[in-house]
Amino acid sequence: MKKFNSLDHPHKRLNPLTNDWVLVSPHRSKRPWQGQVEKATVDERPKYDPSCYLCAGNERAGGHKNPDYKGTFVFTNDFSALLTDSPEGGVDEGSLFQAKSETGICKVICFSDNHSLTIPEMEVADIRKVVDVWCEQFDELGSTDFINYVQIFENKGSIMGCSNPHPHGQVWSSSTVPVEPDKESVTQKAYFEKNGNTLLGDYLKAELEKKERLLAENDHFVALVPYWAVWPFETMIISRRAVQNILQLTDEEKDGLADIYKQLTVKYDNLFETSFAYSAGLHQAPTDGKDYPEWHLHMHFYPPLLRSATVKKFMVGYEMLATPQRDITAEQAAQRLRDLSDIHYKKQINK
Ligand code: H2U
Ligand code: ZN
Repeated sequence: MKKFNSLDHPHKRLNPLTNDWVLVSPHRSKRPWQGQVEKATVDERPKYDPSCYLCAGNERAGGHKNPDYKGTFVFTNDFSALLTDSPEGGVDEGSLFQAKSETGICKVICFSDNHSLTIPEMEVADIRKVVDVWCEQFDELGSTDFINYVQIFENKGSIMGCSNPHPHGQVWSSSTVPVEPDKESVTQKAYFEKNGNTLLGDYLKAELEKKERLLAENDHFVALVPYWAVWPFETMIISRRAVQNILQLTDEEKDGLADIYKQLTVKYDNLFETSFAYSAGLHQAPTDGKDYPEWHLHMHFYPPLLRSATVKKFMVGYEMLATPQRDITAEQAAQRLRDLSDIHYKKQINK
């Protein structure tokens, strides 16, 4: 009988935050690729683009004019997916036809007035200002009566559906806890009740000992490829100290979050020497006024690129119908990211 080895043999891994499984097929990494090859996009942009709806002084699609802002700028999404004034109600026609009215507030956050930048190209001190805006928004929206969850996120790159290269993110806040954080609420609570520690606190401790999936660290945060990663270069940023939300971070920890956000995204850009696309976001405790000692602040990064600046992973076929699957293991992905320079490729000399 052959002995199981996770480097060679197909296996399933459990995501303890969602209770979902991912199929890992490491033996397939050597398979030849004859699929789609897209053209790399040259990414040189001006500091100001007169046609950009996020640049200072410009008119947005909704007709509002942006102020002549410097640094960060927040506005209510002109095409908000959630509205404050949806009437209460829904559909309740037995178990097959259920609907519930949902209210919320959606905002857009410009990270910088400089149209040409992205997070990995920004200074840590300027990213810290983005963290401060996240805190302000989390505080303001979270303390709004009917808001019980605040989702802060960033879509980067047109392949992730990002509509505009101007550095920006979004906040969608809602009266109910959305699906993904809700799953994590259940699992983290069950773990905390059983073990007396946060799930991610114990997970991080184990990862710091194993050292197989780490890619960047500072005094307050660690970036790693989770054991259960689905996307080829999926990562997480986890706070060393278990805090329920960003408002509980100290000033130094907020600097640490800005620093690790940059460290990780510089490595991402360096991987294929391209502006690396992803959807990323913070997961935090609900904002319904209750205490959630089981909740451990973290940030997920879901990037689609697989083997070059143009070849991306698609969630198709078996993944849509059965379970997500990956070839390159989480350990191999972590090793590749870890080995990359901490200096952005555009700033490396001799380039
Ligand atoms: P992305 O982060 O995925 O690019 O989305 C940008 C958001 O900006 C999107 O939700 C909003 C869109 O509704 N938007 C405005 O609020 N005003 C505009 O003038 C254009 C885009
Ligand atoms: Zn712009």
